[in-house]
Amino acid sequence: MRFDILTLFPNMFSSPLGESILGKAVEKGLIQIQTVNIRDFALDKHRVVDDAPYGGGQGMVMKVEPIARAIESVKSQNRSARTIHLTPQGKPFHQDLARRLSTQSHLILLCGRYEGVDERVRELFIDEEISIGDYVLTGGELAAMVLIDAVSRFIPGVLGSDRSAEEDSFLNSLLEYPQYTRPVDFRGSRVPEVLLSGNHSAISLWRRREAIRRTSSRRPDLLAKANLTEEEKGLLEEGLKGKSIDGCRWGKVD
Ligand code: 4FV
Repeated sequence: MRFDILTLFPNMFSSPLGESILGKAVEKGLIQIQTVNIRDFALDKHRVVDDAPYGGGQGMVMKVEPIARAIESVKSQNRSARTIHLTPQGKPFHQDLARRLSTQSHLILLCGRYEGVDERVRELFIDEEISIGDYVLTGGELAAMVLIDAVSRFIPGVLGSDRSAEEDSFLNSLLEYPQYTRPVDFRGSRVPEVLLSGNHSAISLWRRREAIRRTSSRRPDLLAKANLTEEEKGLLEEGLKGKSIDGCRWGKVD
């Protein structure tokens, strides 16, 4: 999968995308990441990429021409590339959207700066607008890195042979269950016995119920989309009455 990143700060991407899992994925050729400096497409002698907003107001706006030339230069190599603009005005980014984007072969990611980009960029060049959250960043670069990380995890081989992003939390609309590793006892806090039992059906039942319990207390909004069994719905009702059921602290806020 190929990512072309249109940005005024290409150096921001070297280390975050050069380390660890993503770095190895690039080495293995599973993903290709190319930065494109928008300022290289500002043809005036001062290479101006921003200007004052028409109608007045604070801050500056990114000019349409350099962005248009930058997008067309990448699209001239591959017309089918899909162009995404990272902006707080975009649709919320989530695991399912990451999985959908991972089916694309080539994404162009536009990173805005200042107050944003000229509206004609959206009208003429953008296929999709995505927001990583309801807060304002100084630029779209960090959002582009978040998207590349989450999408790349779905590319076969990126997470290593035995691991696939398909099992991850959120896809079944449940938060992850608690994880433990050695030591069994840390300052009197012990790993739950069931996890030491070797009884795999009991372990997966415990994990399922802990995931449901944790989701119900931290992200009840997700539960609506989680396909719970009637029995689990019943337990949750009971639990919400604060009774602990088979060792699971249902309903209690942790
Ligand atoms: C953002 C977000 C974000 C807004 C103005 C860049 C900044 C500046 N991008 N999700 N939240 N972008 O805050 O994607 O141009």
